[in-house]
Amino acid sequence: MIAWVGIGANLGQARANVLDALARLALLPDTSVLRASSLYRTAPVDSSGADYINAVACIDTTLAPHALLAALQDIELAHGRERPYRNAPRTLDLDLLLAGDETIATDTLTVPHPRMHERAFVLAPLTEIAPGLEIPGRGPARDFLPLVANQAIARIA
Ligand code: A4P
Ligand code: MG
Repeated sequence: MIAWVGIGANLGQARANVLDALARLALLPDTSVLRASSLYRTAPVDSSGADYINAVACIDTTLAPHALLAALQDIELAHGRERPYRNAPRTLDLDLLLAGDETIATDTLTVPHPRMHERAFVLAPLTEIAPGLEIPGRGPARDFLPLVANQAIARIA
């Protein structure tokens, strides 16, 4: 399965945490990182605290979607992620954006990620590495970029 993972951090060494997350994704069983976006500095959206560092990775994995989600949460925990409240500042957040062309709606996993098309911090890195990508059920990811043009974002590396 080809999967797309959104990476974000705005506490602690945010840039180092995002880079370490990319390294840890490559170490998951039967998984390889096919592409990684640049890093982006982004203003918090529905969240508070410092600017975020965001990136998106494309991985090839034999893990099933729920197993992949659990693996992503293990990486968050390795970075001391705490969840005091929804959208709290975080040392590391990993979201499963897309899992092939699957649509999943369970208590613990919704794919495509339900808010990904409303967020420049997802759409900009995603379309950087996959300009023609379709969000199942919604259409081309790049079609949503004009709708988030008001969200501050800058490519940093
Ligand atoms: N969950 C369901 N579907 C998914 C999925 N596709 N990927 C469940 C990941 N998790 C999924 O997530 C809460 C629960 O969502 C999980 O237990 C999982 O079973 P969480 O990571 O514990 O909580 P959260 O991140 O605070 O909430 P959520 O809903 O993931 O928030 P978002 O929508 O991810 O937004 N602004 C900037 N600039 N950059 C950011 O990276 N991130 C957020 C988080 C808000 N504002 C931001 C950024
Ligand atoms: Mg999350």
